[in-house]
Amino acid sequence: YEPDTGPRVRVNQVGYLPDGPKNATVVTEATEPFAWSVASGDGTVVAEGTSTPRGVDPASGQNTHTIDFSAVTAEGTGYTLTADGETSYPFTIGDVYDRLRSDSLQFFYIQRSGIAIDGSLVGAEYARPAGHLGVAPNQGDIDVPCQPGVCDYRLDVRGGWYDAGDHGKYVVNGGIATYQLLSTYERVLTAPTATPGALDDGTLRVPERGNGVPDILDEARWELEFLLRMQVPAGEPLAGMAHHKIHDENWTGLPLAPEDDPELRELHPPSTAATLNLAATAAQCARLFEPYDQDLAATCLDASRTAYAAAQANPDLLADPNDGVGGGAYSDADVSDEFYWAAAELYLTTGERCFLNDLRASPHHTDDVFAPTGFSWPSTAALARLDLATVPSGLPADELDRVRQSVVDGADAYLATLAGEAYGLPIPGEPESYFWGGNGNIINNAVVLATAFDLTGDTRYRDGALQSVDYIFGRNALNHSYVTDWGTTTPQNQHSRIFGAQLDPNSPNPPSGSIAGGANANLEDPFAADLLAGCAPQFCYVDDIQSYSTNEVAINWNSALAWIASFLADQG
Ligand code: 9MR
Repeated sequence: YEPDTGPRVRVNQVGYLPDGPKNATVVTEATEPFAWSVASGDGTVVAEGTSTPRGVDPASGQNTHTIDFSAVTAEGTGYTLTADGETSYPFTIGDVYDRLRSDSLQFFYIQRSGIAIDGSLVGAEYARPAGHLGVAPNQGDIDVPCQPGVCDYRLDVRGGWYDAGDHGKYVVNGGIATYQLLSTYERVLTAPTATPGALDDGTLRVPERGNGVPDILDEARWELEFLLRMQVPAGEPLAGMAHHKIHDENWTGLPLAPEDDPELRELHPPSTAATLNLAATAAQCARLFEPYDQDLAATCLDASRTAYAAAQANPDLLADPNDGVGGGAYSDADVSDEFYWAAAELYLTTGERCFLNDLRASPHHTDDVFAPTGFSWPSTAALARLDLATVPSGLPADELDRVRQSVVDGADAYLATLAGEAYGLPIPGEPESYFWGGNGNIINNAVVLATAFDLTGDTRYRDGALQSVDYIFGRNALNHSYVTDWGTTTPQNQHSRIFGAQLDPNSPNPPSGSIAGGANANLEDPFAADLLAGCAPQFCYVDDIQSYSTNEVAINWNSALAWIASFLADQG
């Protein structure tokens, strides 16, 4: 299998900010430096220079050179970079990420369960009846039983977002996605370079638009109310814990519109991890909804406290790693980081001593929580640390300094990593860095860089965040942008039961702004395993609907994209 990788000169296909870094990678046989030139849209050469040989890149197996053309700052479209006899795809210099802020967030409305999707808001091709509201052939989600032996009650767990390409709804992954939407909003309230009002009411095409509440909060609320419904009711065994997940009894084929899913839906056992995800996000909900809806804020705080106490009483109820039929397992053998995260959010919301004591007692409070390959749904200590560093609180000054310095130290490590990568991304160039959903982790490292910039104003961190996303938008071994409709060659066939155009012309494409999971050297689906056997890490990706381990959509990857998109838009 030989993918079409287009010109050997690799750029960010979306483009570059006028005052941002501008880097490219050339795949070549050459070992000596060669000349490069940048031409503006009318063909005029506006800059020239010499490449930097980088040798063989372990992440791609390619011999590469890099080019830094940051000196080109004039806004324009149709720029090209020519080097080694090859010309790049065209790119823009300008405020290129402005629309990505809303585009990346729009994905969430289209993933909503339990509500009809309004085509007049997001395009007729995405219009569909409500999924999983108890209308045949659906068997959920308003009156859902537990798996046999797990509980005697049924719960109304309507709503929320479908997790990814399946129709499952998972509290663990819903948690990080909700956190990131709420954090995107909270950053706009607090960060020095954020654009005030950038996420106000009227900025998204959601049905709640115009209700006086910022649309991103409306979107997060859709999931928060689902997360609240997953809590075990008072009076039942394990009251206050959260069920780990709800999904189909069996895997379904694709495409399959949500309203056509005939499978039995079941609640899976409560878990400590899910309970702490609820505690953490409900605590965020309490402080961020306080100005808009005091009843919801109070409900959230109450649920958060109850969940936290239940998790403390049941600290090692781990989800079964083998519970993966009809839905993903989302199991996590270590929930100490989730305890740290929940304690931190409850402390930031309430200021109460008990939560401060708990977070201080966590080993994660003094750990380096910024691992080389980033944070994601099973490793949430970084979520706590980033919020402790940025959300106003009563933390003593020396402790706050230490917390903030840890973010800066994490960012320094990512800067060192990306400087060493031929494609300039902030993860180490080894197969272990390229795993299922790794695009989310790469962006989350950019989030740490962006936060270091917010904290220090040091533009090296801003530049690091900007350069990191070049990889996502096409500066990579495949010359492929990973965000639908954002670039010259972008994913159109992500694994999804809702977006099934590759298999059925009556089913839509993934919407603009949908990010794919990305290169996964472990090739964990049969299609990729067969097609891509032996791939160098960055080549372990295919834009085919069958490849769920490299090319799925998911709420936790789009939430990472939304966070960084909002940051990027503020820099334009
Ligand atoms: O994102 C998850 C990834 O970290 C795991 O390695 C993988 C296998 O367990 O599961 C991924 O999550 C999937 C979930 O299990 C089911 N819904 C789709 C998710 C995205 O692929």
